[in-house]
Parts: sequence; C-alpha cells; structure tokens
Amino acid sequence: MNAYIVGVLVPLVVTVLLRNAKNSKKRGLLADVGGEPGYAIRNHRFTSPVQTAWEGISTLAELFEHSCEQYRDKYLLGTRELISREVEVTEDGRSFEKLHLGDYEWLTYGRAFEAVCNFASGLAQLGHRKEERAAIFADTREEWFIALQGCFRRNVTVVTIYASLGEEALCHSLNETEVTTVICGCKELKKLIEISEQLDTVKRVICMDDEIPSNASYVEQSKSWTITSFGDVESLGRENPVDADLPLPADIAVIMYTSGSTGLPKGVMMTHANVLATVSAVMTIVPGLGSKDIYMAYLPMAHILELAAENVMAAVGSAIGYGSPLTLTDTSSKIKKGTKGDATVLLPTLMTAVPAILDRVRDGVLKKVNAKGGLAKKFFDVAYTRRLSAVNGSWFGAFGPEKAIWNFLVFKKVRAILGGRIRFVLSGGAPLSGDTQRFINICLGAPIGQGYGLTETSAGATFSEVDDTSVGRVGAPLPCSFIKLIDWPEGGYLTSDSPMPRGEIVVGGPNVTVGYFKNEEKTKELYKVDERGMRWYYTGDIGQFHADGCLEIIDRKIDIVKLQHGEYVSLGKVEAALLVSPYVDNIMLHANPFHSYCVALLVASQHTVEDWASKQGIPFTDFADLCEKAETKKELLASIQKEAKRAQLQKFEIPIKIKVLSEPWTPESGLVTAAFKIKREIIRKAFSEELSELYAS
Ligand SMILES: *[C@@H]1O[C@H](CO)[C@@H](O)[C@H](O)[C@H]1NC(C)=O
Ligand SMILES: *[C@@H]1O[C@H](CO)[C@@H](O)[C@H](O)[C@H]1NC(C)=O
Ligand SMILES: *[C@@H]1O[C@H](CO)[C@@H](O)[C@H](O)[C@H]1NC(C)=O
Ligand SMILES: *[C@@H]1O[C@H](CO)[C@@H](O)[C@H](O)[C@H]1NC(C)=O
Ligand SMILES: CC(=O)N[C@H]1CO[C@H](CO)[C@@H](O)[C@@H]1O
Repeated sequence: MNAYIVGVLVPLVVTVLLRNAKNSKKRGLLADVGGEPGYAIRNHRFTSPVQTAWEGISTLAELFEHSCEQYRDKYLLGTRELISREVEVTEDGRSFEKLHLGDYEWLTYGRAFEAVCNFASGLAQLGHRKEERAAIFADTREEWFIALQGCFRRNVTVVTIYASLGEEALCHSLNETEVTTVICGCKELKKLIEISEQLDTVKRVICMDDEIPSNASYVEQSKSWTITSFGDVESLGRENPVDADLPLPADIAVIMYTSGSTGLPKGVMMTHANVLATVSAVMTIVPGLGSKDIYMAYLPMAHILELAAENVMAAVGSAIGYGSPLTLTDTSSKIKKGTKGDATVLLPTLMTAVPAILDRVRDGVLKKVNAKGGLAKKFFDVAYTRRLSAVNGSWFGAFGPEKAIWNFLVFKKVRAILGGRIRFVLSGGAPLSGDTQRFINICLGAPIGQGYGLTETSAGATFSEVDDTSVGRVGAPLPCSFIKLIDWPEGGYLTSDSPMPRGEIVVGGPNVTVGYFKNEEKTKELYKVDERGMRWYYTGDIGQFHADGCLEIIDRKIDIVKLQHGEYVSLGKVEAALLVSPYVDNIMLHANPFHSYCVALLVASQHTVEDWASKQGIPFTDFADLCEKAETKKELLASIQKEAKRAQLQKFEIPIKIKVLSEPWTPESGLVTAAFKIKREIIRKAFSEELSELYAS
C-alpha cells in the first residue's frame, strides 16, 4: 500500500496565523459523488478535481519542455564536485568511506533540456524501441532526472525500482515488465551482474558512473548485454538526433514498484495525466512556490513523493540540488571531517524528509543539548517550553520580540544544520509523531502540516494547508481528490459514529492510477469505477473526518487482529505506543484468534539497554548475551507495559510476553521496507520459532 504522510514546514506568516487562530475555518466540504455510499469530502476551493494547472499542458513531457523554454537560463540541476574519496579505518579495524565534496555545478534549464533530448535520441540509437520498457535503478541523482525526462520524450514507460530492493524483488520487477534497458549506477550494475542468469529480457545497461565493474565483460559475453556509459549515450544522441515521440495523457509514464509490506512488490501503473494531476494540485496548495526556491533532493526518486516533488520544482523554475542521506549535513557519516555537508553548501529553501530523518534531527539536537548540560540545557528547555505554549494556545509570544530573541539565542544554531533557509519540508514514509512535528516546528520556527497519499493515488490524497498548525492530522483533500469514508462494520468503524464519522478511506479523482501491472485480480479488488466514471482506490486505511473537513488516519484494516474473545487489536496503534520506550529500537506485536493475549518481538536499543545494565552492575559478554538475560527481559517488559498504560491501552492490547532481539531490523535484511515500515509477514516467518515459543511457555 505504501501509504505515507506528508509534512510541510513553512514560516509563520503573521497574517495567515491571525486569521487561523483557533477558528473553525472549513478546509474540506461535503461532496456529491457516486459509487458506494459513504461520507465524502472535497477541497473547499474546487468543486471538481483539478486535472492540470497549466493551460494546454496534459503530459509531464509537455510540462518539462514548456518550463525549459520559460526558464532557459536559470539553474535547474546541480551536483557537487567530488574533490576526493578517502577510506578511514577506525581503531577496531572497520573502514568507512569519506567524501570531500566541493561546490554545486549547475545545468541550466536550457542545458538540461539539451541533455534530455540527447539522451532520448541516444536511447533510440542504441536500439531501444519505444514500446519496450526501460528501468531506472539508481540512487537519486541528476542523471536519474535526465533519464526520466528522456524516456518521457520517447513515450517510453519507465519502471522504477527502489535501489535498496532485495534480489528477488528486483528480478521479479524486471522480469514482469520485460525491461530491455536498465539505467543504473555502478553499484547497481554489480547487483545486476550477480542475478544476470535470471534476467532474460535485459539487453542493454546504461551506466551512470564512468567506472564499470571489473567482471562486466562476463555479462557482455555470456548474456550479450551491451553496457554503455551515460555520457556516451548523450554523445550518440547529440550526433544522431531523433525526433521526439511525445506521449498522450493516457499513456503510462511510470510503473512504480513499491516495497510492499507483504509478498513481492506490485507495480503501480501511472499515466501522465495521473502524475500531472498531483503535480498541479501541489502547485495550487503551496503558496509562493517559484523560481527563487532551491530544493534539496536526496530521497529515493523511486518513491512517488520525491518523483512528484522534483517534477513540481522543475515546473516552477526552482533549482534542484542533489545530495544523499549520508552526506546531508556537516556531521553526516560520509562527510570528511571539517568539510561541508550538502545542505550547508546548497542553502536550500525546500526539502523532503522522512519522519525517521526528522526524528534523527530531533534526537541529535536533544543529545547535544543534554551533553552540554547545565545552563545551556536549562536555557534550551525554557526556550522550548515558552515557544511550545506559544504554539499550543495563545498566539501571543509566537511573534514579536520574544520569538525573535529565542530564535536568535537558541534556535538559529539548529536551523543552521540544514543551511538556515528552509521554509518548507515535505515529509514522507510514515506518520510523523506529534512530538517531532512540534519540535521541528519550534526549532525551525515553522509549522509543519501533514498530508497523506499513496503510490496508487500518485501521491496525492490530502495535504494540510500552511495555516493549519494542528498536529496528528493529514489535512483536507487535495484539489485533485475526493476522499470518502465507508463503513467497515467488522472493524467497528462507521460513518455514523460520533463525534466524527469514521471508516475506510477511499480516494477518487483523476490522480487515481490505472491499477497494478499484470495483476487484474488485485486491481479489481482495490480499484472501482463508479456510475459517473470516477475511479476510486480502496486504501485499507481507517480515518475520521474532523468538523473542518480535515482527515485523521486512525488505523489500518490489515493491521487489525481479532483475539480469541472477540476483542480487536490494532497492531500499528499499539506498536506506536510501545516504541516510545527508550529501550525499544523496533517492535512487532503479534496476536491471533487462538489466544486471548498478545506477544511481541522487541529489538532492543543497544545503547540504552547496555547503559541500564552497567548501572545495574549486570555482567554480560556481548549485547546478544545481555538480550537473553531474564533481568533484561523483565526490565524491558516493565518499560513497555508502563508506556502502554500511559497511552491508555486496553489490557488485552498489552503484550504479556516478549522476545528480546539484539540484531536491528534493516531494509538490507528485508525485515523492514526501504521506508522502514515493518514487514509483518516476513518477520512472522523469520521468527516463527520465537513466536511459537512465546505462545508455548
Ligand atoms: C505510447 O506508447 C504506448 C505503449 O507502447 C502506445 O500504446 C501508445 O499508443 C503510444 N502513444 C503515442 C501517442 O504514440
Ligand atoms: C525471471 O524469469 C526467468 C525466466 O523466465 C526465471 O528463470 C526466473 O526465475 C524469473 N525470476 C523471477 C524472480 O521471477
Ligand atoms: C563478479 O565479481 C564479484 C567480485 O569479484 C564476484 O563476487 C561475482 O561472483 C562475479 N560475478 C560473476 C558473474 O562472475
Ligand atoms: C500543548 O498541547 C498538548 C495537547 O493539546 C498538551 O498535551 C501539552 O501539555 C501542551 N503543552 C504546553 C506546554 O502547554
Ligand atoms: C486516468 C483516469 O482515471 N482518468 C479519469 C480522471 O478523472 C476524470 C473525472 O474526474 C475521468 O473522466 C477520467 O477518466
């Protein structure tokens, strides 16, 4: 499903805020729609869904060409110069790569357009026919964007694959879509070579790096792949131009493989019209978006949120500077000591972030403050509390001298971590906790709104308006969407519930994608067309509508399990409450209809658990050993039970037994998605023995 939440940071604008102060502005209004009965809401400014924000533009290819003509000499794509690459070896013999990166080197809109045309021509000259599909399998970078737009100009459908996807999923997506050309980096090419025996349709690889893996000749001989560098494809196209072959709005632009939480990934087919509707909707919602903005791009392009965001930026004349999560700030792990991170060189005004990254920023700041201790800590705490109460209730103190003083004394340093000019952040991947939302909001001096969307709805669904400072809600429907709640009686959620209508969230509009690739059955199950011709997508998420027409996500259908005595346990809700315990790095709650209670697999946080053990004087040989100890289990169980009580969970929702695990769950191990959501089915299989033991004892 790949649902995600979108958060927005924008500066406090006095006029807007005063208008909003504790009022009951209607942001969503009741809508008259067809299909299954329910409670439907639309954006307050648009009676029918927006299809395009640009007159006469109906595909992403047209949009890009139009924007390149308009902004010809402005900067579009920037990449940092690589000054040196070094390997640092730590005392215990582990080695880390450190990069020394220089300034951004820019391509103007005009030059980027040439690069795109050359790439498109080069692709044709290599022998890629336009009805064949091409895959882009790489980290986010300039070439990704050029390749994407190049394919669009040839009406070539692009298959996108998360760079961190496992082998099986990778084979599956390339096989299923019969990809003939893979556009990737050197690192990804190594992976392809390893699985080359299972890839029957791939004929060409375009490698974005100059360096090519040493045994590439193996696949050139045995599989007769042709491997060409990105630069050579561009030169080939420059010397032998081929006319564009532009797509129609209903042609498939992208097949996006999402890292599903169960089974193999599914390819979501998106038309040009689908993505354009989302891009258009975001345009109308965000004020002041334009050619003065600089966007920090570093999240995976294979995620619809990033893909939509970069297309929005390129449509309004903004500059896009590329970076990576490991080089983002001066203290990021791959940045050579004493040199600068991406954000401090780029000085972006806009960026996307996943909650995990915002959580990290928050923890980093708090750790620094706590380490300083004494006066500095007191000062920070006072400042934070003052600003919190300002943001919370009375708007006095939100502006004026007091805010200016705190900003100057305390929060300016925090802001400098991201360059100091951020005015807007899109956050995707998972729900952002209210605490982190408030923290980032206060420290960056900007409120965060939240939004909600899915790959299946080409990212768009709801988005909170900039003047909405509440936490925990995801806003009103985007101008391109209708949101309908329908009854789910088995789960106990009804649109007739009070004080708010509740139910399964169904999204309708021109942004709803055409379905899953080669998966008629799943498409039929989750997509429905009503008698008026509107497409609806059944999200499986449970939501409730506030009186002002804003949506709040409260649950997930698939995550609800019925216990032996008929009580429903919402796994996600309970996990979120238990994750608050400092001992918990990750947790999966398990429940089934054969038992009246829950159990949990708990990944312990090494740092806090070891701290506790040394304070208690508990001897242990290593962390794995410590996790096996009865004392540890007792302490951790007590801690999560305390958090459960604090969150007012029901007795039957609280796990009575746990298994403490020492190994973290990572996307590489396949236990969590690339967006760090736990994969229940896979974890359940991997730890089936541990789970049976928990139920047996
Ligand atoms: C674009 O490509 C698709 C798939 O090959 C094809 O069905 C469609 O007709 C093409 N569109 C145009 C305008 O040629
Ligand atoms: C891909 O297709 C080939 C040949 O049809 C097959 O051998 C291989 O197992 C397939 N791989 C996956 C992951 O489906
Ligand atoms: C390519 O080289 C790597 C490392 O040298 C090796 O692990 C891998 O098996 C090689 N692959 C093939 C297909 O020879
Ligand atoms: C701010 O509001 C939240 C929820 O409305 C409340 O829990 C919290 O205590 C408030 N904090 C302050 C400092 O007023
Ligand atoms: C591709 C797609 O679903 N297009 C639909 C978008 O929405 C309009 C109505 O809002 C429909 O007419 C299109 O068929």
